Amino acid sequence: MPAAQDLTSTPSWRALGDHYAKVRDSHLRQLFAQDPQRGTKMTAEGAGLFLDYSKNRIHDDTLGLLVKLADEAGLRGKIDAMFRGDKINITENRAVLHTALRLPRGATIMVDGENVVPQVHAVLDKMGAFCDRVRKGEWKGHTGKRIKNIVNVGIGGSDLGPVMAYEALRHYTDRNMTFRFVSNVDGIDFVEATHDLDPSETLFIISSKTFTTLETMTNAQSARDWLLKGLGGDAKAVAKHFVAVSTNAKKVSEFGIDTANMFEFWDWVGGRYSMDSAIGLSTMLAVGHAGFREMLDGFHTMDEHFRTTPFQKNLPVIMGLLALWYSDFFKSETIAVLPYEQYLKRFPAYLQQLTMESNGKHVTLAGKTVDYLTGAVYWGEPGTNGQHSFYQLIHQGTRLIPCDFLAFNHALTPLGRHHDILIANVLAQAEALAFGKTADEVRKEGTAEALVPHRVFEGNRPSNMIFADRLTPGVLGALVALYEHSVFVQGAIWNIDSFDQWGVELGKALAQKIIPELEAPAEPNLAHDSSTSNLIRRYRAGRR
Ligand code: G6Q
Repeated sequence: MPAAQDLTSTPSWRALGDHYAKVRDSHLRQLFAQDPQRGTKMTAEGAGLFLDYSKNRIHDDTLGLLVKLADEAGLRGKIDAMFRGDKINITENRAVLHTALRLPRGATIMVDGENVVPQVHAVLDKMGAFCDRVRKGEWKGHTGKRIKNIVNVGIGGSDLGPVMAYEALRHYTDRNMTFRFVSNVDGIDFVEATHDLDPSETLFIISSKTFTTLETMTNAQSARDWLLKGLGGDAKAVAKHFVAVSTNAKKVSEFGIDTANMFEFWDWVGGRYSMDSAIGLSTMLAVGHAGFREMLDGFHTMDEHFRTTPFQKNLPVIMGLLALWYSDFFKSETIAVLPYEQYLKRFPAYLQQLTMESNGKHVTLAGKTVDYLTGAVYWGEPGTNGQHSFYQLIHQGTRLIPCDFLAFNHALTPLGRHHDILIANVLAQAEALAFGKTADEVRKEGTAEALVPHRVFEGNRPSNMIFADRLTPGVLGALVALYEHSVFVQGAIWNIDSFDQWGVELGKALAQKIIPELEAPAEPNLAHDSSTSNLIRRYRAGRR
């Protein structure tokens, strides 16, 4: 494997640079016209997902050249190292084993001399037993009432996955239960999430890997106060209305939650890779034990596809390589993820953390500043809403924005012609982006000459189309694993640490310093820059 700083001088990178000079000027109109098989040939399938990548700005040999880069960057060995449990998160000296969370019972993965799979299943069994009791109404609140409301309190990786999964799997949830998610330290988040809930019927899940996160601990304390106020102040109520998901038993017990009601996970599960660990407790409460297992099986099927499929047919590898192709050769800045499935409305927000916290890095594993672009900005909204807002820029703006479209054969609850109309739209968008409309075509429609330039669509805007039969828990698992591994592929080639997140630390530390400066009764001595100090003084004056 080349030293990281040499990535751009490897033969495969140089070959891609030369190749890009040719591909850059090819139009998808031309590429499709030259090869009538392109739309069926440039496809791959795995774990219930079908990927059509034919509308990308690639030639027949592009993927092969990208695979050579992956080979030269040691992708095979890096995949094996991750699945084996090597400590590939080097800045935190941790294994990266979210794939162990979805292994079947009986599998073996050793971390520090211990097989972790039995631990994973012991926690899953404990979660299953707990969820059954709550769902059947056997777990009673302090006053003897059945628990009807679940409030997950967590942030970042301890929130985004649970929120996304709850919304995505809403069709499968117990509609007699209410699920809410509190993450922001802005008190409004808590106030709005609980304003119509009866404390005697409400269970809080305090989800925090470290159990020290400022936002979560602040919200957890407010939850405790809210509950006790609503239930007459008896501290014994906490045991019936709070459970914890954490790696930190000591802090959980200090908060007053019995560790018997703590669901454990491990330091080899990164926050943004944890929705399939005990962090998914709210998901399991919503869809039941069997639904959660089905989701884990979907993850696992994609893991196996990723681990065993040759790169040229490997969905996460293809998607990861294409993302890198656009970032590093076309210098595109962003990737839009556009689900044509309302239940996936939070999927782009979830992906923002997965992709950007993982690959938003500017140094290699060896600490050298990279001389290529790393992680793209991911963003998106569900179709068709985006079509009536930001798609304009994708169609006719000056930036290249590769798109991932997600669509399904079946609506979960069919309603008249809605689904056909929805799917017609996603297909039309991908077609319009790729092929556009020429000036001649516009003229033929009788458009006045002055308007012709405005109505031309250049086309040649690339997209992936990901299709599945319907959004089941298993398909959701496969979809998340697809992106997890696509992120891995990119990070592996860029030779960065996709599993740490030091970039979130500085702001956290500064906030801790500013809190007492805002709250001090006497005017504090401020040693910030003139802008920050002035803003602190203004805030203090405004609060007087
Ligand atoms: C994710 C990050 C981060 C983390 C939150 C919450 O990969 O590490 O988003 O999940 O900061 O952390 P806790 O779970 O420890 O509260």
